[in-house]
Formats: sequence, structure tokens, C-alpha cells
Amino acid sequence: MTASATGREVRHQLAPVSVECERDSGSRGQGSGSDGQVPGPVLRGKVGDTFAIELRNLPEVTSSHWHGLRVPAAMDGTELVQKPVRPGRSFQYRFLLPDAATFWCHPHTNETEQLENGLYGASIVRGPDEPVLDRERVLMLDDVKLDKRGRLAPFGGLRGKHDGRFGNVRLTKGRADLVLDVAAGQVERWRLVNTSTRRRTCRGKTLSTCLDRALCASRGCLTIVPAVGCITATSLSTMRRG
Ligand SMILES: [Cu+2]
Repeated sequence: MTASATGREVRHQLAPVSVECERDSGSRGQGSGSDGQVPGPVLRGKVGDTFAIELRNLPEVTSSHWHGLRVPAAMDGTELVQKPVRPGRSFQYRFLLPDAATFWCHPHTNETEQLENGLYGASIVRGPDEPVLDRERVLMLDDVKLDKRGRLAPFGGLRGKHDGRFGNVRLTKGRADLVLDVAAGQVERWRLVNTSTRRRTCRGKTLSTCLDRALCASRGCLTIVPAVGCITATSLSTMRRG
């Protein structure tokens, strides 16, 4: 199915840079963020819009893969269709947005290492009949492997880079200590993206299990309707396994 074009362009420059990350209150380390943030900026468009995203590369060879988006092969950002963008060079991604959903972009060059460094961001495409709720949040879930000093542990050989790795600290929006306040009776839409390179599910009847299952079932989109007075605040730091 082809969406009719709206003629509207969503332009953005993505600039991966080295940033100082504070993953939780006791841990600081170096990461890579788009536009100086981890996760990178949320790119928003409507069905029929065109994304015109310029990747202006700075630190090391990279590329941008548009996870889940139906894009022409030449815009897909994988090694098969694109040479990695070298430092100091740029590449213009340009494609129509045919589907409404929650998507994300991440490098397809030295993928595990760049992802764990924080180089990823969400892309939200809205359709004509989206519900209007009290609030919408984009929650990018991750896990990173930190050493005792709170720095990213060194990456292993080819297997670790190919298969990904389990982390020992779980992050939401780049933070291990994120707290979300949800007012009683507030109806929110949470758009969830699991960016972990290895972790798919977690054990135990915790919030994280619910989120992981919901994520699988809803392909990244979830509407939660808390009962009045039921949830006044919740902490996603409970996503850590006990
Ligand atoms: Cu992907």
C-alpha cells in the first residue's frame, strides 16, 4: 500500500558526537549521542510526509539504519546497500513515510559497540486516526555492560560484536535511575523500543516483564490505562532483575 504524499518534509541533521553520559547517579562515562543526546532526538512525522535526514558524521565510520520503516533499499543504511559514512562526510537519507508506528534508527556499522555507546533514536510516524491521550512518552530501553568504575566494559571479539551482549545495568531513556510520575487517572501512551543488542525478555513478575511482553505483542506501541488511584508514580528502575 502506498501512502499519498503530503508534500511536507521533515528535515533534520543528525550529528553523532562523543558525549559525557551519566547513566545513573553514580556512573559517568563516555558515549556517543546524536545531537549530543542519548538517546538521540525523536524524529516525528505523519504518514505521507518525507523524512530528509542528513547524517553529518564526526567521530568514526557509521551509518543509519531505519529499523522497521519501509524505505527504498538505497536508504536502508546497511552494509549491503550503503558504504559507511566516513568521519567528516555526510549522507542524505530521504524517503516517504508510508506507515504509522513507532520506529527507530541505529548504526549498521560496528553496530553492537555504537549501539551500546548510545547511538540510537526513535522515529514516530503518526496516522490520521491516532488517539489523543493525556500524554505520550517515548521510552527507549537498553542494557549496558559497565565495569566497576562505571565505564563501558571493553568489547570482546567478533562474536560479541556480531551477537551483541548482555549488560549489567538496564537503562530507560539512557538512565538507570529514571522515575516516571503518572498522575492518577491519567491516560498515557507509551511508545517502547528495546534497543538492547542481546536482551529480549526478563524473568520475574516485574514491571519489566509486562513491558517486554507488551512490546512483543504490540510491536512497539502500547496504550496503558491505569485505574483511577491505582498508579500515582512508578519507577522504571525496577526493571533491574532481582
Ligand atoms: Cu535494527
